[in-house]
Amino acid sequence: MNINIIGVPLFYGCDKQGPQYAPDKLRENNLIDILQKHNHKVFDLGNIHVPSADSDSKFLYHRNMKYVNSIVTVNTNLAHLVNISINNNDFPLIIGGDHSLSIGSIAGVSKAFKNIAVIWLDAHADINTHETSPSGNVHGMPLGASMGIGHEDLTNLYYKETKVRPENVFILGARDIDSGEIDLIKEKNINVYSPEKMRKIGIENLVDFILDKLKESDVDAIHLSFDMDFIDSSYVPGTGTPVNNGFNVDETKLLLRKLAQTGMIKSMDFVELNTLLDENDKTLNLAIEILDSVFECIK
Ligand code: DIR
Ligand code: MN
Ligand code: MN
Ligand code: MN
Repeated sequence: MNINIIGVPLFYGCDKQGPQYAPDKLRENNLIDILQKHNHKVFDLGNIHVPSADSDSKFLYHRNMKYVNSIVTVNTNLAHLVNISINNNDFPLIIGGDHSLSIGSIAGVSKAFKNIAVIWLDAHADINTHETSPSGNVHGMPLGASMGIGHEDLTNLYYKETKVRPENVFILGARDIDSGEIDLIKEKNINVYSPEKMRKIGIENLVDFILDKLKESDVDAIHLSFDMDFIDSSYVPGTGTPVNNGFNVDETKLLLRKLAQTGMIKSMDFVELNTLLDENDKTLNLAIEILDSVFECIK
């Protein structure tokens, strides 16, 4: 597979310094050699430019979507680069940065396929809107925006249509969901699986079940979005919003590898690695270990 590495050094979406260093830190820790080892041809497309904005401009464009203007600019450029990558039959691996970059990556992927699915691995649901968000942080809104829920600055990004149908979205590992998000999940009937529920079903059974569902709905590609805080907080000090009661490293790898083995994953986000909060590169090394494991199964 031809892999296109796209770095997105964004932190405006989480309003916390740290994730902007992850793309270069991963490169310095041999990410490219590690992916090449699995017989991939790796093209490093560099980092998307993130215009600097000072904290005075945080609420300049909207009172409850911090730095929305900069986030939209970065994501529009990202969407186009991802779209070009897919149209070239390559696999874009989008490295964050915070999770707000998924608005752009999903927009770019969805424009290139007829009917995509999104599998979202995260302790959070990321379907807040400017009306429900308790933080005003846009990294809590990207999945909602991709389903057409929320502010038009986000839902109309790159092109004016819903990027992914709610029934094709599967949120896995969620265990810290805001009250407005709970209402939206009920209203839109969104598929959410807590770690507890996933363990009950069994990780491998769950992947088989999801794949059957997606085949029934004629999905032609799956976009995988991996937030580092999917993993239990005890293993990931280097992420901005760690949450306990998550999966251990082996369970995480099992799930990711099983998903990769379906052959349906055509693009991936890897986000919310915060190297400033990390302890002795523990989370950085784990990030490399996980990407190594996943890309062994991408063919
Ligand atoms: C929270 C945090 N639900 C918010 N979201 C995070 O600010 O909307 N997502 N950390 O990964
Ligand atoms: Mn997230
Ligand atoms: Mn999260
Ligand atoms: Mn939203």
